[in-house]
Amino acid sequence: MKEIIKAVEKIAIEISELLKYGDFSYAKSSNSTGDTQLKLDILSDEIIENRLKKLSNIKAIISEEKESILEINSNADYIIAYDPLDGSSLVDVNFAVGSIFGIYKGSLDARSLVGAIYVVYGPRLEMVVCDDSVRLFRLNRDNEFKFIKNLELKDRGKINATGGTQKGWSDSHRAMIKSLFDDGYRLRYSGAMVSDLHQVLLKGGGLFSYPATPDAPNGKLRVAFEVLPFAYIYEKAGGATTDGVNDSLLDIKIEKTHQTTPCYFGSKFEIDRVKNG
Ligand code: AFP
Repeated sequence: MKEIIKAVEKIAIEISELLKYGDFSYAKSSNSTGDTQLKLDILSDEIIENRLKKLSNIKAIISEEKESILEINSNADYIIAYDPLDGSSLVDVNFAVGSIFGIYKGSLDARSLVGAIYVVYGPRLEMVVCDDSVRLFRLNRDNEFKFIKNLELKDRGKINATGGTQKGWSDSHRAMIKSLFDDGYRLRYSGAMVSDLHQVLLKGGGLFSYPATPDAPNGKLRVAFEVLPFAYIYEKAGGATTDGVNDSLLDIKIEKTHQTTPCYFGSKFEIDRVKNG
């Protein structure tokens, strides 16, 4: 695990440099989910692949930008599923974006997650590492990640980060979102999952939702690379998650590498509200 964290630190610094000075135009290709790829998506994926390939404890890697699993060491333990550059369509407007890593031991299964890490490329470079606890690190002037604090969600927050095409929301979803606003919750939504979930986590709680809609019947966010790593982090931070059906997002079975799901992450109070309508 330590080796993986060190590799992610190096990856974060490299991608951060790429974001500052790299070309943010589109490539001619698209990824498995059909998203048009930016050159930055492809280069970030290469940076991560090259770093992770050097580790002897990595069995395989799975990237949002790759069609299939890349086997590395058949006898090793860890499978890393990652989104190299989440929110990349916001790089042109200079919003904070991120990288997400799910660390699975043995098999690509939610209950095999042993850790998750995400990086936020904002005005500062931050990294949240979760194994048994959830810890925030920040890059200092000497290019070292320094521990800042442990992160915990309160039982109830104030933020309502609502995704998905609103005209496609179900009546029950619309009513639940409205009831939170009626209770004084504030809208915070940038369109980059990493930044939006980072905000809810650092401000102590609230709700991030991306429901099923007719234009995205299984939601938009990808289970293996985005949803499960964040579900792991939120639940370890004392929060809760659901897909609207299961008690926890960690109950979802991964059937396809690029599978998506509706998802809700938050403090316990807001997730109870989602579950109870
Ligand atoms: P991009 O990586 O294409 O910018 O997509 C970002 C993302 O996967 C996730 O980070 C956001 O939460 C979500 O899409 C935003 O989707 P909407 O634009 O439909 O709100």
